[in-house]
Amino acid sequence: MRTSRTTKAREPRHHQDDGGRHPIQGRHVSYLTGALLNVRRPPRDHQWLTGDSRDRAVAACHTLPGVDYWSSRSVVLVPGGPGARWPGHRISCRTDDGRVGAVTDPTAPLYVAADIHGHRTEFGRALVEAGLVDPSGHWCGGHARLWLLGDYVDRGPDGIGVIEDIWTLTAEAAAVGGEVRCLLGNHEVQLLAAHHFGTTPVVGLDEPGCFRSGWARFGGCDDDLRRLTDEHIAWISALPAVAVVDDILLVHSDTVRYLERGSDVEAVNSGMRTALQTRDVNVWLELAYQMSGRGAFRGDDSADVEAAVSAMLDHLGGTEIVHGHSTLTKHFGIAPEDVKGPLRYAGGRVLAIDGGRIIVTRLR
Ligand SMILES: [Mn+2]
Repeated sequence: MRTSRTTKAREPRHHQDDGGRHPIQGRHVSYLTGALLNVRRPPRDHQWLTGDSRDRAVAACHTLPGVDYWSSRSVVLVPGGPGARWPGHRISCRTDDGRVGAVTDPTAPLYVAADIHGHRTEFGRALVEAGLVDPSGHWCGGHARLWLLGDYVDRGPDGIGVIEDIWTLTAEAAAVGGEVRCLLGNHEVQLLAAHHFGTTPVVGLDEPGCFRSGWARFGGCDDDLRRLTDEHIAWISALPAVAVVDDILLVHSDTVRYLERGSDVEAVNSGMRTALQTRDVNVWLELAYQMSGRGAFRGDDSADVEAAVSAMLDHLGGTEIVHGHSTLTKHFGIAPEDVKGPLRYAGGRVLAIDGGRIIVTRLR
C-alpha cells in the first residue's frame, strides 16, 4: 500500500538536535536518501534493520524534510557511496510493494527546468550541459534532484518522446539516489482535454472546434495526440500542480488561480487530481483557464504584486516562487540574445525560468 505525503514547507532541518547525526544500530547516520530500487534483499554492505533499530530509523526518517511517501515494513541501511556529499550513510525504506524509497537527500543539488514543449533533443542537450545526463542520454547526476515544471508536450516535434525520456531518467536517477519529479503544465491539461472531449461543443469556450482546435491553435501536435496512451494519460493525471522543495514554491504558471483548487499544497494537488479524473467538460474548461493564467507577479501596481506573491507563499508555503510558462522573451520582453539565465523579479521573491529556450537552472 502506497500512501502519499506531499512535501510541506518546513524549516530545513539538518539534524541539529543531536549534533547533526542520528544514531542507528550503533552507527551514525548523517546522510539520508532514498531510491526506488527493486531490492528484494539488502545488497552487499547493506543490512535490513529490525526491532528497535528499525523503529529508530523510521522515527529518524519522519523528522526529515523531503519524505515523499511512507509505507515501510523494513528499513535498509545503505553505506554512503562515492557520490555522497557527506560522509556517513544513507537510509532507504522498503515499501510494502517491495520497492525501496521514500527519503530523498535534503542536501543534494536542486535543479529546475520548464516548458520543454516536445523539444526532445534540446532537452537532452540542456541536461548534458547541466551535468545531469551523459552524452549517451543516461542519468549521471548522482543524488541531484531535478524538478520539471510542466509543459512537456505541444509546439515541438515529440512531446510523447519527452515524457518517455522523463520516465527513463526518473528510474535511472532513483536507482542511484537522485530524483526527477514533474509538475503539471497547462499544455498537459489542454492535450488531455483535446483527447477526452475532441470537438464536443463546450458552452463558454469561444473556439469553433472546441478543445480540439483550441489545443491545436496553441501548438498541439497531432502526432502527440495520436500516440497518447492510457499510460501517458494516467501519468499526466497524477502529476502534482504545486510543490514546496527546500522552502521554494514550485509552480508551472505565474498565477494565483491555483488557490481556487485548494488552500494548501495538498488540497491544491488533490483538487487538481480530482478535476482531471472527471469528465465534466465545465470542470475542464475552468481548469484550462486556471492553468493558463499568467502575469500575476508582475505589473505596475506593486501592492497587487505583493498581495499575489504573499497569497501564494502564505497558503502554499515557501519563501520564494519559481515558475515557468511565461517566457522571458515573449512575456517579459527580453531580447533572446540578452537572456543569460532565469529572471528574478517581484522584489526578489519570484524567479521566472522559461528563457524561451530550455535552461536547466541550479537553485541549490
Ligand atoms: Mn505553460
